[in-house]
Amino acid sequence: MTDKIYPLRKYIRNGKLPHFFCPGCGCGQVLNYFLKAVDDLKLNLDEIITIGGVGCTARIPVYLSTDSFHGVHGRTLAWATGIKLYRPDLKVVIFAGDGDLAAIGGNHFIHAARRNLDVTVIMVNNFNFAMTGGQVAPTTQIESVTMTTPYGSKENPLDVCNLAQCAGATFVSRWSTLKPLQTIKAIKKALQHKGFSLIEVLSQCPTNFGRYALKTGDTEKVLQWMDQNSIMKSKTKDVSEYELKEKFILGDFVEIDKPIFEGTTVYKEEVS
Ligand SMILES: Cc1ncc(C[n+]2csc(CCOP(=O)(O)OP(=O)(O)O)c2C)c(N)n1
Repeated sequence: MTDKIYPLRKYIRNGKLPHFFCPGCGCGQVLNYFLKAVDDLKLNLDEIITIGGVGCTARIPVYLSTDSFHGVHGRTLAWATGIKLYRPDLKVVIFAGDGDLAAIGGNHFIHAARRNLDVTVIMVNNFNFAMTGGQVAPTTQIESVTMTTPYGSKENPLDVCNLAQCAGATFVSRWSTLKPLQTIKAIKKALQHKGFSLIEVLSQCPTNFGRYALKTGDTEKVLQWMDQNSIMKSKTKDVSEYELKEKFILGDFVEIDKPIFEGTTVYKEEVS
C-alpha cells in the first residue's frame, strides 16, 4: 500500500524510524533528496550499496532499505574500492560528513578521485564535526567560533569541490539543503555518471554549528546564514574575487568522461 503522506517510506528500512537526527538538522533532507532521485530514476535498491563512516551524516544509510555498510570514521572510500572492484555491477553511494571525507578520510578521497573510482559521494557539509559536539573541521570558515576554537578558527577552510576537481573527479557539484530541486537533479546526474562523482550539500546544524558559530540554535536563522553566504555559479561573473572568497558557490562544476578504475582481469579471475 502506498503511503500517501510519505511516499518515499517504501525505501526506508523497516522499523528504523524515528531517526536520530536533531530537530532542524539537514541530514533528513539529504536522505529524502537521495530517495527522490532513486525514485525518479526508478533504480532498484537491490543494486545499490550505501556506505557511511561515523558521524551524523554517516547514519543516513542506516535508514535506507539498501544493503549498507556502517563502519569506521574516514574509511568509506576504502570499502567502496573493495566493493566496487569485486562487484562492478553495483552502484556504490557514500554518505560522508565533511570531517569524515576531508579530514580523517582526506587521503582516500584524493586517491579515489584521482583513480576515477566509479562511485557517488554525497558529502553533507555542516561546517563542523557535529556528532562529537561541534569541533572545528577542515570546512569551518575562518574566524568561526566552534567548541574547540573559542577565539575563532585561524585556519583557512578547504574547498572540497576544488580539491575533488584538482584530484581528477569527473563529476563535481555543490548545492545546499535550501535548493532541493537542484540537489535532486545533481544526485540523479551523479547516479547516472560513470566515474567518481561528488555532490557537496551545504547543510544546517543548528545544534552545534549554529549554537557556537552563529550564537543561535534557531534552524531558520542558520538557513538564512547559509543563504546569505551562497551564490549561484551563474551569478559570479560581476562579483570581485575578494567578495567571492567569502561565498559558497553553488552549481555543477565538472562533468567529464574519463576511463574509470577497474580491477584487472587477473584480479577478477582470482576473486571469482
Ligand atoms: C577513528 C575515529 N576517529 C574519531 C572518531 C570520533 N568521531 C566520531 S563522529 C566524528 C565527527 C563526525 O563529523 P563529520 O564527519 O563531519 O560528520 P557530522 O557528524 O558532522 O555529520 C568523530 C571525530 C571515531 N569515531 N573514530
